[in-house]
Amino acid sequence: MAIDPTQPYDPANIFAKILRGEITCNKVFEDEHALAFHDIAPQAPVHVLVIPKGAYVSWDDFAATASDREIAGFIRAVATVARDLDLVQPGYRLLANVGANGGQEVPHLHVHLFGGRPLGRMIS
Ligand code: DGP
Repeated sequence: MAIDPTQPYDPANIFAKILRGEITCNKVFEDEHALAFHDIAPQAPVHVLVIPKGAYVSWDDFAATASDREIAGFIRAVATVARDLDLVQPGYRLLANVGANGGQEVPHLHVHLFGGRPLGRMIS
């Protein structure tokens, strides 16, 4: 079920549990700002989720309330994951679902990173 991104952060969400080490993940990258791991239900040959370490419900919450340092660190982490996975050439796609119309299901900001095949013009 899609979430309401205006609700307060819920520390019981599944990605918060992954960050706390209470649930395992297939990790591909971690630094002080971000954790990246393979999606449990991949929709492309490469489908990685990159999440900030801070408690942010959505892209909207993150952009409005995170510090410039956190935002810069997170964006750099996403780019580093793509580079480490050799996706820069021939390319990849980033996607952040927000709220009901966006189809966001987990109330902790996550950027989907898709690659490994031509992705067409849109994933809807
Ligand atoms: P979204 O619709 O943008 O909220 O996508 C949530 C994604 O999270 C979806 O592609 C499946 C993935 N996911 C949900 N639960 C887990 C989990 O426990 N582990 C991992 N690795 N991915 C999960």
